[in-house]
Amino acid sequence: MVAITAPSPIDQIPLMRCPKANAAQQGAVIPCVDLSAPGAAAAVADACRSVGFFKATNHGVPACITDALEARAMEFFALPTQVKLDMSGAARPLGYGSKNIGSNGDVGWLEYLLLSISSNTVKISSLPPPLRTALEEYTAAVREVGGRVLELIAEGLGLEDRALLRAMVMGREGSDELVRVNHYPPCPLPAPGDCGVTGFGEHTDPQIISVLRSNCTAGLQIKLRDGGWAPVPPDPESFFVNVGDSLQVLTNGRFRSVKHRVVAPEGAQPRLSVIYFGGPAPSQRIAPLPQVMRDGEQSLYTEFTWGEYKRAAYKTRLADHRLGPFELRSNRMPAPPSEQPASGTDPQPHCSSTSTSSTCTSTTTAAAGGSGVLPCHAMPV
Ligand SMILES: O=C(O)CCC(=O)C(=O)O
Repeated sequence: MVAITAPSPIDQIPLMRCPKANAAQQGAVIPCVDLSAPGAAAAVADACRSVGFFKATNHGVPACITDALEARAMEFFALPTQVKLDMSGAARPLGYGSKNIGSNGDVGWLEYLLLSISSNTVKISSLPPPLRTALEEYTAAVREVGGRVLELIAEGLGLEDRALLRAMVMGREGSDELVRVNHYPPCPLPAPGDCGVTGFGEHTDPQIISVLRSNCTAGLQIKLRDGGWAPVPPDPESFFVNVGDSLQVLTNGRFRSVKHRVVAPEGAQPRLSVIYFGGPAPSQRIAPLPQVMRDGEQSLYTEFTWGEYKRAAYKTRLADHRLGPFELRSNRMPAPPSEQPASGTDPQPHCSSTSTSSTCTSTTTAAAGGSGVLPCHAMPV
């Protein structure tokens, strides 16, 4: 007799519907900004306004720094689980985690290290010294990229003080900076039709800004204003910048934090991504900057501090609209099409030959034609 037991919640990793590649849209969706070009400030502001996400090139970070972290991180993730836990502690939320993301039931096909950093020092001393060194060198470099982007944003917004946003994150004692290293092993689970296994569920980042780099394996997707999901072709030589919820509020909705998610790798190669999250000090007031407001313009949000927002975010699920409780309904902007109930969407997965897992040499790129998030069903793993 075969006993069938109900899978535990940790074994329930949902599927998501993957957009089909659309050759006509290749490269059209993900803005790319050369950070050293003369028009960079306007291009950054434009990308933050239109998509909330862009690829940054000419960032000045040497490949030896990113390569070293990638190599050391892969060595770490190859260690036995207990060793990884002993070295970094179980994620609560900082530390080593596997499949569980946060404590509210989100699961994905990944393992990760979530670390707090302060003045470029990683706050866990028990990590293998080579990994720690690689993380600290990487963090110092990527903070500079984040700082440069925040200066360009300030310039693009027309702020007199170009250092205002940068100083909220990088210039202040006690600011809240995190680095997350995600490892998505190749996923052996069969996914029907054009569904993929959730690597990291859809969410926005609550901080001001996030700066991401990955290896050559695809999987990241961003949600477009029309509700479609666009795959982000990996580019290990570039960084990808996300507008966070706090920047959305600071600009009174001029910039929009972008929902993003990751599909687990279907091919033979793992995905490794490293994300720097730039958050301010807990006491920092998050409210529209007076300098960006037009005469008579009302704030779209209630007042809150970063500490209050972070505590609220930790109580939510990844996919929740975390800014919702802070929106002032009377001043609310009309929801973008993606937030409105979809009509006539086909709930059944379609068959698709599109692979979401590609290498750097693949030219599979953005497609705007995908439908919204559809956890097709939960799948035991
Ligand atoms: O792994 C990725 O590419 C993105 C992961 C992510 O969004 C996150 O860790 O918040």
